[in-house]
Amino acid sequence: MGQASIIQAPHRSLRAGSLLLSASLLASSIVACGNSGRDDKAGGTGPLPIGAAIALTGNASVIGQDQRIGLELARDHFQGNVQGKGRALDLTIQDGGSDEGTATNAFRSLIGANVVALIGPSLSQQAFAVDPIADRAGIPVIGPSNTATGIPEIGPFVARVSAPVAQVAPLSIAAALRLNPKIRSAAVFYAQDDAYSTSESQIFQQALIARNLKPVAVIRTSVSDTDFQSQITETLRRNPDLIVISGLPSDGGNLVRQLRELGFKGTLVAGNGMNSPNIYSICQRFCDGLLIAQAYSPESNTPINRAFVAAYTKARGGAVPPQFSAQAFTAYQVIAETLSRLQVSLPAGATLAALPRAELRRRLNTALLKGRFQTPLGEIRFTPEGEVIQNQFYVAQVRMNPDGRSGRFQLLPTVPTP
Ligand code: 1QQ
Repeated sequence: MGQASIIQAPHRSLRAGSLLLSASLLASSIVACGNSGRDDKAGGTGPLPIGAAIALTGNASVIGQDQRIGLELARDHFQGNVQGKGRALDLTIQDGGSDEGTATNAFRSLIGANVVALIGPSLSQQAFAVDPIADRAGIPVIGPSNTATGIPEIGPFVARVSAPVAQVAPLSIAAALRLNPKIRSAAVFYAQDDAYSTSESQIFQQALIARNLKPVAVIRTSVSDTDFQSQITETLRRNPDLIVISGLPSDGGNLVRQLRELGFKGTLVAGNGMNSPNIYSICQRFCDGLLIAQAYSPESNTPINRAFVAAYTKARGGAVPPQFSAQAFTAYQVIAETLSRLQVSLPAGATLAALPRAELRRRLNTALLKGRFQTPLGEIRFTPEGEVIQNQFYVAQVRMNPDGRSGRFQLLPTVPTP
């Protein structure tokens, strides 16, 4: 995983093939597009470098694809609003892979390029490994999709725009029971080698117990598994009405498909790891009916969401934006808007780029945690620890078209959160 590194030159769209660079070329390109290498004095008025490390390869790459689009749209949307004119921020998107090693390399090279802030990595499993590196370096990190319990607590420079599993996951269990009040028994599958999956599964299991649905089976899988026949056969003998899955797109998608192929007719709930239309190619027509809680609604009628949806729809041939694109857009937005607010607070003629980089990062971190932002996710702000405070969540049901290749995430009617 993560062998081919992909780098996006600032303000250019990523085209397959043309930007596949070797590791050494990659490292030098990143330094070249940063402002001032490792020098703490940024000096001058140039664009401020922002780094993003997301999963463009490996098991989570279908999620990284959604994130890349969100970041590119945000980069274009907030272009130029930090220092008044011209290019304000230089976004470098680097492949953080789907494993800790690739994410570590990506964070290290972006830090080497003297970035003001980091967005990423895609997975909580990676965040627990790499966020401490950025935190120790005093660089604000915004998690665009890290939902496991404990992420903001990694350190003072770590925050996230992705609401935690504890808040989101139980909503899909509630929705399953609303759709089918006859559910009496449940089975749980989770990828035991992934931090998000383990964390989310604990929340799912608590939610099941709270509703008197003690799991009849808890099956531990791996994110690298693709064949689940024997575990499924064993589980289906226990006749669960509901099966709840926490895994990443490839293992989770294969599990969904094989559960249906082996005859499971009950309700299926999946967690955040399958929260992308890119799962269609994995579970195909068997994705139909899957329930997944959401931290984003494309239907939200606010100016920023309308602008985001319009830009996404235009860029993607009419498609509706998925949650991971909206969250990645939001991660960039909170950085861009906070830098913009900081710039306004400087004396006339002064620039953020002229501040010592460490000082700029400290100011950014402090102001970001105190800020309030109108984003595609709704209004958000942060706790002093960096946990996102968000008000509205949703549950979607996947509806596949007869071709078994295309479909949609249809939002269920919202119910007030207790
Ligand atoms: C996490 C997640 C993943 C499913 C997002 C890509 O929520 O790792 O925290």
